[in-house]
Amino acid sequence: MTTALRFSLLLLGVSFSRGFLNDLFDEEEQAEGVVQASKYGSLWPLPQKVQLSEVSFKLNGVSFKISDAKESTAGPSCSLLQDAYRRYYEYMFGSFKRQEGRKSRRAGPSDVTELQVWITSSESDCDSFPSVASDESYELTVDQPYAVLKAPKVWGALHGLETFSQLVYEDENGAKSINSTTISDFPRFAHRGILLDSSRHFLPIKVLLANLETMAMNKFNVFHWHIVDDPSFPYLSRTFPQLSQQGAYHPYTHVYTPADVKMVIEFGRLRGIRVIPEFDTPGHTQSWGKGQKDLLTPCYSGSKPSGTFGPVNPILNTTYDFMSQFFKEVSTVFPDAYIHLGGDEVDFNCWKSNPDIQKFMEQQGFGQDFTKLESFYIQKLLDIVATTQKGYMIWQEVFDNGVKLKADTVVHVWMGGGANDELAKVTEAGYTTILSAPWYLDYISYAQDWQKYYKVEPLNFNGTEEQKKLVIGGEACLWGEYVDATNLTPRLWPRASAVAERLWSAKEVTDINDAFNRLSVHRCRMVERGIPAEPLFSSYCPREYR
Ligand code: CP6
Repeated sequence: MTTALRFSLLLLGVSFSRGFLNDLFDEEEQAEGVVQASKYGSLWPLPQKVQLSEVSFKLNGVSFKISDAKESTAGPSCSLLQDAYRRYYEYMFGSFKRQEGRKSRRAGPSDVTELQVWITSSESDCDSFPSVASDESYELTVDQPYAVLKAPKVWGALHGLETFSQLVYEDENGAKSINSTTISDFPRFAHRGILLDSSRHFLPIKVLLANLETMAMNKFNVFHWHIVDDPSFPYLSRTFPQLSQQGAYHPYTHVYTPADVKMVIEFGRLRGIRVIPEFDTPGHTQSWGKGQKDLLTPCYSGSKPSGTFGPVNPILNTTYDFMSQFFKEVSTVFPDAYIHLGGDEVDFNCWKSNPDIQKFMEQQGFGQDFTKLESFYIQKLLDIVATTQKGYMIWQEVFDNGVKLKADTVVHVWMGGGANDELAKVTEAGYTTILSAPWYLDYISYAQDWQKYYKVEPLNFNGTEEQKKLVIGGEACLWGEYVDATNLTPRLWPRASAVAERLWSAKEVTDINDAFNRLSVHRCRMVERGIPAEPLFSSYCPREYR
């Protein structure tokens, strides 16, 4: 079979049954990893319930409309939805309209002329921020002459628009088509995140927004913004401007102003994505020390200060005054109900070397157990942040050290080796948790490592049903040591898409060959939408990146 034929079949995917395909493609081709048509077309992540029929309709880009159903509780004044209609119209027909040499066709009787969007709940959530409790479900029926997208809230409608756009394909003549379809969909996990690190390298706003756009294509709903760390402090604080003046790579060009931050948050909100900032302390704070005198612990070499600094100094009142003011600001700048407070990888050597710290340890009866000192600090910080009415997330060490946590704390499991035991322990203690350990996408290797991410089952630990309910999701992490604007997008996508399906689709969705077939086309769709997502394997896209 020619490759061209194979690809036109691929685009037609949804209209072929499995039996027909098995006749067309032999085993040998499958073994080579050739992209075949999935019976689910190019849906990614796969919806919970899909009924596809072979009946196909045409879509006419000139007359097709996305409109508010007249019963909808969100009307023309809901700019979140109106913006989304424009965006998805552009995805579906933008390149079509620009194509030359195609005669515009008048609407025919076999056309789907309209997608009606019907928000059913009395509160559409149009002007709210998404949360961990947001209803993201939707129901989609594609029929003639209307397709109907029903969702309790705008968040489900956004996902449904993405799904609708994924059902559209081109027939052999290049005409936009869609098959009669019924979909009922909702996420398996409520927290589906991507961590980006803007400290190791500054990530321009354009890159952050492009990433949010791609997250929406994959139904991710949390941007975990690891905004500052040891190497640089790009967050421009209104209360402590010297933090970025001294701590950023450059005080004007490599900072996020309040207006930048606002833009990222609103861009995310319009796509149903929460922005959770991480201000990681007491470790990973070298850059903080440049603009905030006495914040970090002076390390000693023998009896003299060595001139280097360690983690945040936990024994000074000024430290807690600073943290109070700083997190008061952060809690107003970021609207999400949660802040990530870090607490990972605290190096005790500097604390050990400092005579004032040693004295304090003695007074407190901590002996030589520096995890107790770490917990002393974190406990005070958590109490400070709790007064801002925010919930918090923390890396697993904070839980491991026995810190007393608020009941709604999210414990972030990141350490490989024993992650299942950790999930069991954290949920046994009654805390909600998210998983990142298997999803460190900054690690790269030859061949198709997306399959490794795909095969992870987050609930494969020993625990009761009650415990498993406490796993609210996971995050793919792209730490920034080797990543900046030049390589972020292709390093993250479509590898993170594997995580997206694991966190959205039903537990039983594990067919790796079917995943390969759908993901290959999904990746080409991202490329067509201007996202330089890397290939899975030898293949081509109908419209290559340019
Ligand atoms: N930075 C911060 C990092 C890491 C962590 N925290 C990290 C640790 C180990 C690996 C990758 C990243 N770079 N602040 C741990 C959560 Cl393998």
